[in-house]
Parts: sequence; C-alpha cells; structure tokens
Amino acid sequence: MSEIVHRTMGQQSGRRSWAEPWKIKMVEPLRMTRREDRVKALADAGCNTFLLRSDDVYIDLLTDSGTNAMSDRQWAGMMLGDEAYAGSRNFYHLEEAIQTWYGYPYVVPTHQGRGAEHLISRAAIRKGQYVPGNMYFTTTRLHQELAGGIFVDVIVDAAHDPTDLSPFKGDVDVGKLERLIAERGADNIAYVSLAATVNMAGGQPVSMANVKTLHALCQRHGIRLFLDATRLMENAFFIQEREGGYADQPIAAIAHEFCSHTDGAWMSAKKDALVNIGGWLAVRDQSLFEELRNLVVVYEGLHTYGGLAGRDMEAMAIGIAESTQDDHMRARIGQVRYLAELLQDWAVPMVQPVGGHAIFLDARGFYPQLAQSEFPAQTLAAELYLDSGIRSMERGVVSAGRDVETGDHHYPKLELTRLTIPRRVYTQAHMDVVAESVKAVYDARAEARGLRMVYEPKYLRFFQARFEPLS
Ligand code: P61
Repeated sequence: MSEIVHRTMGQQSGRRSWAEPWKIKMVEPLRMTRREDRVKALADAGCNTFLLRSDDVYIDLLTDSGTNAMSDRQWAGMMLGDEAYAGSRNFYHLEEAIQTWYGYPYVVPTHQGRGAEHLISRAAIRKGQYVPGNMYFTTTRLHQELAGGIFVDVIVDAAHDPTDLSPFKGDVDVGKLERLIAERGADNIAYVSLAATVNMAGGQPVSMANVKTLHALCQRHGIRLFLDATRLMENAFFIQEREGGYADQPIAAIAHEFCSHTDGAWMSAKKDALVNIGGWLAVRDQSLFEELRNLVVVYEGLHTYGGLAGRDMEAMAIGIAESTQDDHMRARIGQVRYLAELLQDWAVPMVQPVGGHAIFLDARGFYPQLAQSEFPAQTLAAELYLDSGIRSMERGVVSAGRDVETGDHHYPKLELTRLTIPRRVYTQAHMDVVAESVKAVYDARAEARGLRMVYEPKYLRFFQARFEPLS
C-alpha cells in the first residue's frame, strides 16, 4: 500500500482546482426532450422518477449506484473473466483486493449490497434483538426487520438538522448507544450497524475517533460492530480533510485503519468500487464466515461467485484499487462541491456540510406551504424532471416507509431530494445545467401544489409507488 498522498496538479501548487485524473475515451449519446415529452413521461411514471425510462432522462442523478464509468483497466479486466462455476481466478483476485484494502481475512461475494445485508442479517440477528445504527438505510433496515430485528437510530442529533455544520454528522451518539445497552442488555443487541458515510443524512462521514470509541464500547459488552463500507473511501477522504493527524495519510491507509476497528463489513460495490454490479461481505470471525459461506449458496450462488460473473469480480477487484487513490477521490468530491457552490451562491436550501456522493436539497425549505403528507421531496423531484429532464430521487417520507408495529408513515425530520453524482460520468458543464435548473425550480417554488399517493407497494414503496398531482 502506498504511503504517499497523491495530490492533484492544482492542489500541489496550493490552488483550488481539482480536475479529474483521467480523460474520456468513449462517449454515450444523450437524448434531449421537449417539455411536452416530459409532461407525458412523468404522468406515465406516476410522478415517480424510479418509473421513468432512462431514454426520457437527460442528466441522470437518480443514483451513484452502478452508474459509474469503468476505466480502461477495468474493461480490460472484463476480458479476463474466468467463468468457471467454481474457483474462478477472478474470485481470488477480488478476495485479495478486499484483504489488502479493507483488511478482513474472510470474504463472501454477493450480487450487490442488499444480498450481503440479507446474509448478515440472517446470520447475526435473533428474533426480537435490537440493531442500533447511525440512521436507517432503506434496504439495510428492511433486511434487519425481516430477520426479526428492531432497528434503533443512535446517530448524533446534528444529523437530523440540515443546517448544522458539524464535520462528522455520521457519528454515533455514544450516550444513546450506552443507554440502549443499559436498558435492553447487551445480549439483546444483535450488533451495531455502522455506515460510513451515512447516505440518508446527506452522505455525512463518521470520524475515526467515533469508530475507535464504539469499538472499545462494543468490546467491553461483547457486542459486534459491523460496517456498511459502501462509501468508506469517501468517508476516508473526509477524515483526511477534517480530523487531526490524518492530513498526510493516504485515503487507503485511513480506510484500512477504520476497518481495523470493526469486526466485519458489507459493501454495495456499485458505489465506491466503480463497477456496475457487485457486492461482498467480509468478517474476522471464522465461525461466522462459515455460516455466511453456507448461506450464500442458498441465496446468491456458490461462495466463489456469489451471483456474479467472473468478469464482474475482476472489474470490482480493479475498481477497489482505483477507488483508494487520493487524486480520484479529490476529483470525485470536487465535482459534488462544484455543484454545491453554484447552488449556495443562489441560497438554495440543502443539507450542509455537503457530503461525498450527492447534493441533498431540503424540500421543506423549497416548499414550506406543503405538509409532509403532501410529499414535498417527491414533488421537487417531479418539478426538476419537468424543468430540464434531470432525474433525482426522493429521500423523505416516501422513502422512510411505514412503522412495522403501527402501520403509520414514518415522518423523518429530513425531507430531501437527492441529486446524486455518478463517478467519472458527467462533465462540469452538465453540473452547470443542473444548477440552473434547480435555480429555476427554486424560483418557481411558490406555485408547487404537492402530490397524493395512489398506489403503494408493501416493501420499499418508494421504488414503485405512484402519485397524482394535487390541484
Ligand atoms: C443508492 F433508493 N444505495 O444510494 P445495493 N447500503 C448503502 C447504500 O447506499 C445502498 C445499499 C446498502 C443505493 C441504491 C438504492 O432506497 C434505495 O447494491 C449505504 O443497492 O443492493 C444502496 O446496496 C444497498 C437506492 C438502494 C434506493 C435503496 O442509490
């Protein structure tokens, strides 16, 4: 592992520029649409951006998941796919990459993040146990609940306030966790579920100090600490930038140290790892590994492919190494910040500080006239699409779903619309288009009327729910 922090050209000279450490070799045409096309497409999609056809989208900021551009190295790796049912050489390369960069000895591949969440939830949760975590994530919480667990949010209060400027709004509030352990007993806690960065809070990082404290606390009580490493490299960038003593350490070393304070991790490799599909689980405990390795053959595929083709595992192994590079991460987060700065100049309300993978617009700030039951964030996503064909994602009351006990909506404090930036895909000029569109929608904010839900699926409703405009 390199001990040198690779800095961009601008940064080496103390300048603000952060340009990408790559150039473009292949392009994919985009289709421009007219407003009347978009009105029809949105109506056909029940005002849900998940139900739009991507051909009807101009700039797709729905997600950074599986939407990354792979490097020429990764594409070359695809040609080295060893599509053996068992013992593919690409699995061993992936295993080695995870051992090297994340430091866990035992690795199980899965088709994507939720496959890994399913397995860890089944293996590590007893019915009725509590699973404290630093804010919920939709698929993570659902798998914990389906396994009989009860999710408890123990994130710091600052995470729920979009205007709070604390540098590590992903931290666990250790006092909240200690109280839960005291009230329920350590034996009734399945494990602590720590995500770095915290997606639903706006991509907010967890500090090294926090993970160290958590680890010590968990060890005292015999509780395991598992990490959602989906955007850990982005988290490591924030530690390098904001936490004392890390400025001269490479992101790779910071991420490795972070993992050393945890008992295992799962990952949706579709984010940090720069691939279009893939995931994994990795642990330190051999007996837990054996259980996971047995479960994977039931739900995903043999333990040396986990639902993936050999070529996918090769691309992931190479992508993991690329994701640890400082100049890559500086450019990735630099692009997110570029868009944020444009929006800040126009005083557009959004979650602060801006996180690693997206801008989270504060839909309450856009539409104070709408009740949360009129779906302000969903409304904002619909308006942005109508304005310029930009696709964003609701992260508010629709995403939060219903309480399993009472059946009522969860009403999260954060009512957000996410502009998620895929890695190595869009240009700075695309960011200008997005900024101007957000401004136009913000300027027209007084006219928004909200939506009502007319179809609601049982699980993860935000993916397939349908809405109609309120008049
Ligand atoms: C996303 F609307 N994220 O942010 P999988 N952990 C974390 C994730 O961000 C994550 C997964 C686990 C997505 C895709 C997505 O409500 C939604 O590989 C921190 O997607 O199975 C995924 O990994 C799950 C979008 C997922 C959603 C759930 O866009």
